[in-house]
Amino acid sequence: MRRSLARDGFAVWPGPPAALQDRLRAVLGRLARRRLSPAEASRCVLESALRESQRGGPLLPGQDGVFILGEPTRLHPAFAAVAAHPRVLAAVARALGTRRLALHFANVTMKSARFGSGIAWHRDAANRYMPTRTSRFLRAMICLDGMTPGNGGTSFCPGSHRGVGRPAVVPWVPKGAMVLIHPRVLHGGAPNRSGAARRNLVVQWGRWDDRLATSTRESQTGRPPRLLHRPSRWLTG
Ligand SMILES: O=C(O)CCC(=O)C(=O)O
Repeated sequence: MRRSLARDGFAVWPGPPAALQDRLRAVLGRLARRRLSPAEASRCVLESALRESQRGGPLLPGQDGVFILGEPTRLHPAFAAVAAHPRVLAAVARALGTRRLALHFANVTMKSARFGSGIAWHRDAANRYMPTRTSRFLRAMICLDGMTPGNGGTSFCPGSHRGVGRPAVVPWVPKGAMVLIHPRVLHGGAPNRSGAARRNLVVQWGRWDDRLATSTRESQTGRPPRLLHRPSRWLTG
């Protein structure tokens, strides 16, 4: 894992246990079938708020979908358990060279079946959302539905964290596996035109001594892993 992260700028690795991930899928399934509470809606980006050119297909009248669900670790304890699962923490700690980690943020990126939007090419280190002073952070993506070129799987330019990089690839990621993303690797993703949703839990963990470079914060930003399980208040769900 360390070698492919260093060589390619991303690595596919076994994710947290299937039974735990099933709880996330169940929560997300329930969420998709009911109206969002105001607290939940304020943490979401909806498909209807995005540019049509980004989408995989037109939205029918009245149709919509959540594209980004923010702060899922406050929605249900299972999200916190996955985000801070020992398997996730061990992989991130190994890559960052310390066990003293701080959460930056977590979200669920959801590409709805048939129309879920694509994500433009970017480097997380150059992002306006929670970059840090020395870019010693990682994003761990737990791929709840797996990723393929056909369902809007993430594309990477291998080696682009160190220079120009090689031609883009979309790794085949089994359902439930985890992808570690180097902060400087170029990545993006096509819309999801398949018949099933493609959902990833994305968690950005950083070294405790790498300070955030912007004033953006979420309510659990800066917390060490052990404190994720105890948010001050759960949202509904
Ligand atoms: O979920 C995805 O498709 C990719 C998310 C991503 O690119 C990111 O968090 O930097």
